[in-house]
Amino acid sequence: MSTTILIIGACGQIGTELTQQLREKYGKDSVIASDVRKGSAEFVASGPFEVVNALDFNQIQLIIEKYNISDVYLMAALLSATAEKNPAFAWDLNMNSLFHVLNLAKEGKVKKVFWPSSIAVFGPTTPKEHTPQYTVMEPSTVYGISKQSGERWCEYYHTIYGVDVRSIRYPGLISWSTLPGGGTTDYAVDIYHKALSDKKYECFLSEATGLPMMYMDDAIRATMEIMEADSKDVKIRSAYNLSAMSFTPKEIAASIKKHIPEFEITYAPDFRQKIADSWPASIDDNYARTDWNWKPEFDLDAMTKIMLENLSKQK
Ligand code: AKB
Repeated sequence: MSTTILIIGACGQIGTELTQQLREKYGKDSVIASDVRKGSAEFVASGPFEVVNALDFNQIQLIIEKYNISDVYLMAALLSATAEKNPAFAWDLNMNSLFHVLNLAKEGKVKKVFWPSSIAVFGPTTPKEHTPQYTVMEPSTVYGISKQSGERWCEYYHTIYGVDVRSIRYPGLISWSTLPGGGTTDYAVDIYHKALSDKKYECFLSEATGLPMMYMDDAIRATMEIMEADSKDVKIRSAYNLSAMSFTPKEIAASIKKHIPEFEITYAPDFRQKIADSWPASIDDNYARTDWNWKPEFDLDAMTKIMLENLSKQK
């Protein structure tokens, strides 16, 4: 059977770039982008696009049948900061969209599912440095609770019903071409935009808040690699720890200053500080490296160079 892909939540930070990369690999007509609202004219013109509400089982089923979909990437979610402001909707969206897709896979309507988890599955009682794959997990955010529960359901559907579901615990993701929406790690994207436009940035996290982060190209490659891996090599069916770099606001500011010496950062921590404080500072991703050969390519300084070069072309 050939690969025909449906991306739910294709207009978001990861979805936009994932759509592009998957289209390059599988051909534009084999990758159906969908979101709850129509994307930009440019995005909609770049290949097949459908308006799909991730909470509507029938709508998802219809599109899967219409295009004979084999693989679903379910990227629709409310992220950590937004979810704290709307817990009931966050729980509804993050959990029920997953159940819809897992149930369609259980019925044999799709072959493979990708669902993103997050470092938010960890909590304040988790070891902070080199957080292991298997450890204490007591998430204290709505988003983290939904991702932790989602992981348990993914593993359950795989073990009990044989569903081929694959997942990664994304760290904070940084890209010059798409903006994040409502996460605690969003500062690491905003800071590059403000460094170029204002030469200064007020950070909503304190200077020593270390968090795991990743350049988007690495994240997209990891997503495609885990989906292409032989099923027997994907031994973890909850979600894999994944790591590339870790830094604090002070360290990213120092990296930017190498290119923009006059750049200044100030700190005004808000409610997101508590969320960040509950998350790991660095991640041990040995299982992903061993099972499906994961290896990151970008560190902080390499990412800073690419971010500033590309963003300054956009200004
Ligand atoms: C967020 O900050 O909520 C996300 C995440 C780490 O999953 N970027």
